[in-house]
Amino acid sequence: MKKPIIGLVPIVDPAQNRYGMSPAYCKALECAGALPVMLPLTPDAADLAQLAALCDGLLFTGGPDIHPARYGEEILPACGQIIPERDEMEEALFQAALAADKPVLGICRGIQVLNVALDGILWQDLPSQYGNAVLHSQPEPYDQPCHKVSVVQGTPLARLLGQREIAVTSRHHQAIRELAAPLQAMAYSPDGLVEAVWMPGKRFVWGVQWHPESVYQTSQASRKLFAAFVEQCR
Ligand SMILES: [Mn+2]
Repeated sequence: MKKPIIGLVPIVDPAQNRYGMSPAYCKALECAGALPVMLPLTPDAADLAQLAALCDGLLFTGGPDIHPARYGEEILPACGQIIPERDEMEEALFQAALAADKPVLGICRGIQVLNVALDGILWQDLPSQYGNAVLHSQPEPYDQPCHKVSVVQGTPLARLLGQREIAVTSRHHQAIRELAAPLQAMAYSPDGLVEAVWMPGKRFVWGVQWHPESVYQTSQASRKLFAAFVEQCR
């Protein structure tokens, strides 16, 4: 049987003039039975629609901060690195995925991409804007749980996991501030941040604020998440 092909948004390093991929995203997808393919960095909407058509699903990877202008705000001093070309690429790629109803999984920055593309708003910097009640930017090692999330009962995530609470990794200083209207929350951190979303009415548009790819070898919940995504891509 042919494996589903999952297109991944490249991780961009402007200082080194490189883009590439963290192997964990690929390994986690391969483990779930998919073929990962890294997409080129391009803001061209027509090219991205053609690339999306080649893929059975799309994974929006982690990365730096989205330009606050995309959600109508000025840049605050604590906002981090911004790569406008990647912002532009992901907006166009996500719209292409929605138009074709391709399964989408957003991880870390990826959940924020979904939220902003659908007219939601972000916290630009949790420590300075939201507080430090929960550590969301964990030190290494990145494969250890950082905080818990409570899973919202009745959501697809609750049905998938069969758990009310899971421990997750956390490497973000931004987060969803206002949830976009088309999205629904599936999990919250102990300090009340939305940590997982889905988009009703679509085949599979999910986002998680944590890093399931970092723990796919040890966390059954992470493997279930990738398996559910890949299953929808078949
Ligand atoms: Mn977190």
